[in-house]
Amino acid sequence: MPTNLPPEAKRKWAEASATRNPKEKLQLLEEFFSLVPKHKGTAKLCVQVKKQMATLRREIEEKKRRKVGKGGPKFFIEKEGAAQLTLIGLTNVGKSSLLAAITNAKAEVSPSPFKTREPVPGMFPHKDIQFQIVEAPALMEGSADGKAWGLQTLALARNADGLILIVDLSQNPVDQLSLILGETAKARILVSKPKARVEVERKFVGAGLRIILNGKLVGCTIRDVKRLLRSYRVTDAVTKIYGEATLDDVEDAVFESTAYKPAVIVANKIDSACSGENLRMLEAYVDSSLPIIPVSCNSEQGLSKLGEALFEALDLIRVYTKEPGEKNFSEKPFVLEKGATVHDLARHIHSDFSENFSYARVWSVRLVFSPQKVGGTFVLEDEDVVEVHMK
Ligand SMILES: Nc1nc2c(ncn2[C@@H]2O[C@H](COP(=O)(O)OP(=O)(O)O)[C@@H](O)[C@H]2O)c(=O)[nH]1
Ligand SMILES: [Mg+2]
Repeated sequence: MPTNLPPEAKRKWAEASATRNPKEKLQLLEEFFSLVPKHKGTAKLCVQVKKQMATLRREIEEKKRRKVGKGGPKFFIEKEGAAQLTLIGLTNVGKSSLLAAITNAKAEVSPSPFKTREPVPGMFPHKDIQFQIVEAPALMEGSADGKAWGLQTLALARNADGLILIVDLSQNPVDQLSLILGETAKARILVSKPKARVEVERKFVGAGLRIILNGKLVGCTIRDVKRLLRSYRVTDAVTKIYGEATLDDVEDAVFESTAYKPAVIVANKIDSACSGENLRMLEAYVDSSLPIIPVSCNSEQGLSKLGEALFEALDLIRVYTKEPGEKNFSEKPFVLEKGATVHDLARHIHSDFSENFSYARVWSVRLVFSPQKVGGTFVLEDEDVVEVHMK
């Protein structure tokens, strides 16, 4: 249902989203909210905005409280490696143990609960790439409403490329998982692909509007989408559309998009009593909707399966490049999303590459003729070797 917002409301929204300062943002959102006509078409929006205002109020409070101590809570960890995965779960389930077992990080493993209060990152090597794993403070009932470090943990989850949901098999894993999924859902973070998904990623001024259609638009055109975005003063952004999306879905995303994060469940403490029974219970509950990796961080059993599971869940491919005339290809791959084209690769290498692209040659065992001469729209796969030729 269309929101039919008056232009002054849209303008106010644009001001609010351009502001980083939580206090100013809250003020502008309150003004925006008062400009929104209240009817059926705006009901969903109103709920969203109210939630956003509540989160901001809590963030402001938290900052005040933290002012006495050192720095503030870390809501963001700089990305490194092929992908960033936030490790979330209840307390004492083995988050620090997992981090210590698979990465170079010095995580503090402890039998006492709520030991980890700051996010701890570590690098996890898999094949010739590395994943960054970030241990987030423990989740609990009420995290999404701002309890303890909840907002911080959920912000870390929202910023990540994917999630590792960790449960403890010496306890009821279904209770743990449903608590995790309840809190993430409240924070508008989903771990299963919704039918339509729209992401609006703001870019630097001058970047312009780019629409990436990975699905299809229903009842509207790309021009309509651009017009809608501009009406909210969104002029520099990449908008990704997955599944079948309507103009309403796009408008929804302007406010706060529901984030979809691919996820893998790590079922820890497989060495403990009752773990077999608990694992079967978890498997029945999950019903193949997410991969489950049973492990023991203590004995390291099962940990070797985690890398591939993450790689699969994230839908990644590794592509190697070769200079024309050179024999060897690059040691380090470019990591791209499945479905990426030669053009996407070129853009990754250098922004000029895409503009001056002429053709490419691709080496792969899957090709009948290898190397094959291809154009920019050629879809790449894992382990392809690409030689880009410029005009
Ligand atoms: N039996 C068993 N205990 C584990 C395993 N992994 C971690 N633990 C124990 O669980 C407790 C909590 O571990 P920790 O990694 O600090 O959990 P966190 O609070 O989720 O970071 C510690 O006493 C660990 O020794 C495991 O695979 N098996
Ligand atoms: Mg910990």
